[in-house]
Amino acid sequence: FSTAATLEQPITPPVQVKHTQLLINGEFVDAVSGRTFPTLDPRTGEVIAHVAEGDAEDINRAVAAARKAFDEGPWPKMTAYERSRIILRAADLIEKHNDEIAALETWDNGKPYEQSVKGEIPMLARFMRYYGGWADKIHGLTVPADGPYHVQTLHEPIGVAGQIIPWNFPLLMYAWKVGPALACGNAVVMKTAEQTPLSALYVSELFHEAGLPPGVLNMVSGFGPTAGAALASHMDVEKIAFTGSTGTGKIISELASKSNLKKVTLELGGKSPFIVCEDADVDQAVEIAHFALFFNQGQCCCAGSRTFVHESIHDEFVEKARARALKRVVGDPFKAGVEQGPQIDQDQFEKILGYIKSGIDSGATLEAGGERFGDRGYFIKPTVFSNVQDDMKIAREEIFGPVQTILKFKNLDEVIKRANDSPYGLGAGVFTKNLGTANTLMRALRVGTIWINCYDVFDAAIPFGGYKMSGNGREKGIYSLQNYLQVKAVVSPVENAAW
Ligand code: TXE
Repeated sequence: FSTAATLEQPITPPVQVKHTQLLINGEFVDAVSGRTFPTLDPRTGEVIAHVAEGDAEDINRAVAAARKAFDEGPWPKMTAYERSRIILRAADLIEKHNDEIAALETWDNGKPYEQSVKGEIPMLARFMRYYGGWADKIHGLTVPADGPYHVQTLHEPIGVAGQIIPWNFPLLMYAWKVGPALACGNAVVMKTAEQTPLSALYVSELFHEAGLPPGVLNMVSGFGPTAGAALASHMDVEKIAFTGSTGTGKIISELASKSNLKKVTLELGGKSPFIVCEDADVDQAVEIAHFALFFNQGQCCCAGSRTFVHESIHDEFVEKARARALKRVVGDPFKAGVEQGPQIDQDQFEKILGYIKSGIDSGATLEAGGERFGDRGYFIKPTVFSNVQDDMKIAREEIFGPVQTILKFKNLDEVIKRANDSPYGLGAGVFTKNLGTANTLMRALRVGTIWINCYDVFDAAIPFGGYKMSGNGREKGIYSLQNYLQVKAVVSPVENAAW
């Protein structure tokens, strides 16, 4: 792509929108109501396409299709090896269409194309291979129980899994949920985020091309309070997996328990500490702390959004963090070399600018940024605050944007207490050369993932999830399979007790 592009003349994405309908029972169909909603290009706020708007009736149709596919087969009754082959074939097709999928994702979401094309879409294929690999390795145990009994466990799929995903990593969230659900033999009804419905439709068609039977993977685009709530409260859905805000997570839990007590896994918000100790290599820590916060326009649930820096290196760190933020390349995400595209939509854009104002009003020092970038679309200048105090809103609430908040600390005990003083517990970063310090922090911090001298390493095998109000359950890795399996204990007498 041209490097001369400007925000006034957005680069034309190298892809056509192929699918805008719902995908139910292996077919693309309109919503029962006939309604559509626009999905927007966050670079300009202009409409990319009008997409079928599913609601409760469409969820009913999709759940009925999934139910039939699960109850009557062939999916859960296929051999595990056949299921594995289909998932692996889908991964090959994803790889084949990597660049088109990446362009669609960048267009609808605004993330840098280089990140989509070299990072997320290859990871989507990698995750599907990981789960395709699991499909024929899932099995129960034999159990040495007391008495003359033979005891074994069967690990069976749960049935119909509902899945609701957000817009910040549309296809990674798709991979983390669809991958284990299919590997375990479930049928799926997914509701994508209303901001980013396009890429999941494209990829789900590839699954059907790979041989997935109709009804096993259904996609309903639409809004949360209508389609999402109908899925979470559906009596024929036996499991619901959700990624999104903590507030909506509470609603999902409530809907699940008020309906049929379906099993719930939640991956919610965060306010993750990134702790830079006195012995850290400052330049390296600045770079990784910058990445930990600004990656994906700051729209990461595990963003390192409270940067705690030891007082002995604090001033040097702030100066370098400021310089790094000023150097960050913001622009059209299709332009080569751009590190930061627009925020997802007007709501998020305004929410972030509101937090920036709150930081200024509460007395934090604005080191860089602090305002929109350009005059169209949802771009925000990389922003850095120093002199941030623990009780400021910007230090307590999830901003979900390119706003780094730097806090000073004196010693380990103090920083442990302050880092843990949050309703969230998703991730943490620790920067030190001292193994003892790293091990102390690793044990003391109450979070689901700790990255030591690195950040945002997301291998398929590494479990991910939250302590406290950051959610429950773990996605990725071997732990994610438990979310989609039932354990059946089978007990039978041994005829001759002597054996
Ligand atoms: O989230 P929602 P929003 C955080 C982040 C962000 C804030 C709001 O702080 O600023 O949440 O973002 C569906 N029943 N995260 O409003 O509402 C919705 O349609 C069922 C953190 O986008 O949680 C979408 O598919 N479903 C986060 C999904 O929930 C409902 C990622 C997420 O939307 C629903 C995104 C309802 N009543 C935002 N209401 C993370 N953990 O990574 C909404 N939805």
